[in-house]
This record gives sequence, structure tokens and C-alpha cells, in this order.
Amino acid sequence: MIMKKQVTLATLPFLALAAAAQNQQPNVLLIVADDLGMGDVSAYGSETISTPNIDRIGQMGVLFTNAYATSATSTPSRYALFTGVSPYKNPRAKILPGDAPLIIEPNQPTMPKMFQALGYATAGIGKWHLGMGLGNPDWNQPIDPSPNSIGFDYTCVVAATNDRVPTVYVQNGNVVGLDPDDPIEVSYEHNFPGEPTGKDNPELLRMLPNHGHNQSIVNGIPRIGYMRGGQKAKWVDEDMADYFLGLCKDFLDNVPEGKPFFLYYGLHEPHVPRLPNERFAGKSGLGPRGDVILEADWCVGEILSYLEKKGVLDNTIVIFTSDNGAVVQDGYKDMGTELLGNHQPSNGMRGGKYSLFEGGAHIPMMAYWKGHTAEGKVSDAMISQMDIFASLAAITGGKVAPGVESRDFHRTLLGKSKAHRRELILEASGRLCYRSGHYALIPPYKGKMVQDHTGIELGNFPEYALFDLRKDPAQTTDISAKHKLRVWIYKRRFLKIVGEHYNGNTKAEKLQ
Ligand code: NG6
Ligand code: CA
Repeated sequence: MIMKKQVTLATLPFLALAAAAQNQQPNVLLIVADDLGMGDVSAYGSETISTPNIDRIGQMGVLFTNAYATSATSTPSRYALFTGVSPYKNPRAKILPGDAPLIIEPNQPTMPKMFQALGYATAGIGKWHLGMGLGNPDWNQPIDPSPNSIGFDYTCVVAATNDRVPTVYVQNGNVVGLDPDDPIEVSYEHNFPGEPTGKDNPELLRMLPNHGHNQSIVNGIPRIGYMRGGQKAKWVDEDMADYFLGLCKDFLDNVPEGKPFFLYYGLHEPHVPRLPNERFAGKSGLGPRGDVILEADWCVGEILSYLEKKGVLDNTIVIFTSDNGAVVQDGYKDMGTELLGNHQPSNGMRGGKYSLFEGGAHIPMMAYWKGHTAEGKVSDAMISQMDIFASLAAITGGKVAPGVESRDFHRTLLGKSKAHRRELILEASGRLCYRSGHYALIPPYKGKMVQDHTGIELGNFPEYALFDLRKDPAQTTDISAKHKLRVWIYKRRFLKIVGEHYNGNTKAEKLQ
């Protein structure tokens, strides 16, 4: 159920900058949360959590009820968002360790490069997870290629995830606060002599893992991967939200006069480990996961207010979304499940992050551009994050090179059209499924149905399974036996699109 609230914006002082803004290209603020489900956003009807700032984007603009990331995990999803290319076509677009090489080729077209070519000031701040350097980089030297190499003038990022080493910020390819007398070493294979680990030193931990996450300890939290040195450069998890928000504001303050900007703001919440600033701790009643969602919502409110204060919000296209669906328990014992109560992060959809079911890649998404988006519009058009690239290109006059699959749905993005993707390929931990109209086809895959440590249903069926999402949005009933012809048609189509990339079954299963 969608709640509709009336929102009026306070009229703020009209600054000189705003006057200049009227005649220039629209700015773009792309906010991507990490593992936020549709049910975590109150605009989608949740009454167990309140996210008024995020909701406001949908209330002022368009709220999408049928929006998809390409994937059910972060790396492939963000790869597609920035490159407009299906992640299953890049074998490296899988959950990356913190020392992975950049998986976007130096000559590959990207959305930020498109904006750069148009003369935009561009920045990428927050969660990255697309690799950097050429593999196992020397963290004590400038890293090249860096996130800047894909078209950002300025970047400051978490290299991978907040649960992976190195637990330092990397700014324009350089570790922030590096002390040459305390060099950083990182390994995903072996520990460094004398360094404690979560596995061997549980007495040093303030949060226990429930799966993995038992290697180097930073701030009392066991992480994935081993790290030594860099003591002064290590981030403080509880300050991360304020840190990235501050950098976003700095960037906005320094956009050269007359230039539009493209700002990718990768919120790290509510990915594990969930360590809210003390201002939010205990505030949601849902435990740390709910608290960091409130923190993320506050960040969104702050950045919108800042744009407003600077007089540029009116000429800024604001897009809010999440990289993949929700997960409650993702490797730490942080009371997520115990305190969940009636909260439904996946909004009643089956599965979650990692899943081929709808909970994997069906994500929250909203767009607002004053005077251009229809106010308070709820759109059920099937839209993919991969199409944001070409849609923004169409609005700004940018170029999308051949080979990029991103398609222009800008009128849909602005809530002015019902044009939509007729079909989608979705990816979840290397497995693929197919959406057509209101049907979801899940091809057979080996493996467990339920992932032990997350409790998430992955969607591994022995045969093709078909779901009618209009009648059965929770995917309770596989209707393949009654819809043999539809299964046959969809299967053929699916295999034609993905070809060799479908590896779920024997060769006989492949289209001849
Ligand atoms: C998994 C981690 C999980 C998370 C995920 C990446 C374990 C047991 N689980 O391997 O905690 O880090 O990778 O999440 O290690 S993502 O949102 O960046 O894709
Ligand atoms: Ca994620």
C-alpha cells in the first residue's frame, strides 16, 4: 500500500547561484543506499519505520513501485548502474574483496564519463565496491586506476564494503590520513604475524560474527580480510555517515561557478556492520539495522536541505535507490532478527539480497526534478537502474556509446510516460532469472533453497519455476505446471538473451 502525504517545501532565500542555475543543465544527485529494502522505506507503506526525508523525494516527484537493480548484490548492481552493461557479461562483476582490481575497463563508457564530457563537475562519495588498482594494490602509494578513472573529478570511498579491509577511506586514489611510518598491508589470504583476529580473539570483540567476518579486528568489529598498519587512517564506523555527508557538502561548495554537477552519493547503510552514530542508536526500536536506516534517512534530509539552502535543489534531478534488496542477518549477531517484530524489510516479497526471488533485485526508487517530475506520482512501470544512464543522457544531451545496453526511459523516470522495460534479466550471486510483464521465470539451479546464515530463500529450483507477480507478488505458488506454453516461450527467450551465461543446468538445457 502506498501512503500519499502532502508535502510543501519552505521557500528558501533565492541565491545568486540559483539564478545562474536556471540557465544551465540540470544537476544530478544519485543516492544509492546499500541493502535497503522497499519495506525499509515508509513511502512504500511501512508503518514500522519512518523515513520522512527519503519519502519526501517520492512525494515531491515519482515513486516507483516496480523498479529493479540488475542484481541482488552490490558489485554487479553498481557495475550496471555506472556502465549500462549487464553484469553477467563481465565475469568479474561478483562480490569483490577489498583488494580487487577495478572491474570497469579504462576505455569503457560510463555514466560519470558521460557527464564529464558534458562539462559537469563529477564526484563519487561513499560506498564503491568496484575495485581499484590492478589487484592487490600498494595502499601506501597513489592507486591507479582509481575510482576517478571511470569519470569522477573527485572521489572518496570505502574501497569495498564496511565489513571488508582495508577499513580506510580512499580519496582520489590515496588513503586518507596515511602515516608513512605505519604502512598498510592487506591480504585476503593470510594474517600478519602477531595481529589478533576475530576467530582467535573473541574477547576483543564488541560484536560477534554469525558467519565469516572473523579475520582482522577494527574498532572491536571483526572484518573480512586481514590488515596490518594504518592505525591512524582507520575509519570510525560511527562517524562514517557524517564524514561522507560532510564531503558531499564540500563538493557542492566547490563546484566551479557555472558548471552543473553529478554527485553519486553511496550511503553505506544499512549494510553490516551496523554501527549508527550515537544520535541514532536505539532510536528505531528495531535494533542497529533500524537505527542505521534512520541515520541514512537523516543524511538524505541533510543533503536535500543543503541543496535547497544553496538554491540549487530546483535545478537538480534527485534519484534515490538501493543497490539490492534487504537482508536482516548478514554475518553478524546484531539482533536484527530478534528485534524485527512486524517490520518487513522486503515488503512482503519472497527472498532478499542474494535471491532470485523478487526480494533480491526489486528495490525502492524515486526521482524528483522540480517542474519536470509529476508531483506525488506513483509509477508501476517496470524500470531498471541500468537505464538511468541513457535516460539522464537523453535529458542532458549526453552521448551513450554503442555497446551500452542502457535504454532511454527518461519520460518514465520523470513520471510522464508509462513506457517500460518489457523484460529484464536479473542476476543473483552468478545465477540468472527472467522477468517478462508481470511474470517471473526462475531457471533451475543446484544448491540449497535457504541460505543458512542469512535465512534467505535463494530461489534454487530443480526445474523452471514461474510466478504471476500480479496475482501472487509474494511468489508463493509456482504455476509452471499450468502454464507450459508460457514457460516454453519464456525459457526460449531467456536462453536466447543470456546464451552461454546460463550455467544452471546441463548442455541439453541450452538453446540449440
Ligand atoms: C558477503 C558477506 C556479507 C556482505 C556481502 C556483500 C559473509 C558471510 N557475508 O560475502 O556480509 O559483505 O558479501 O554485500 O562474509 S554487498 O551488498 O556489498 O554485495
Ligand atoms: Ca548491497
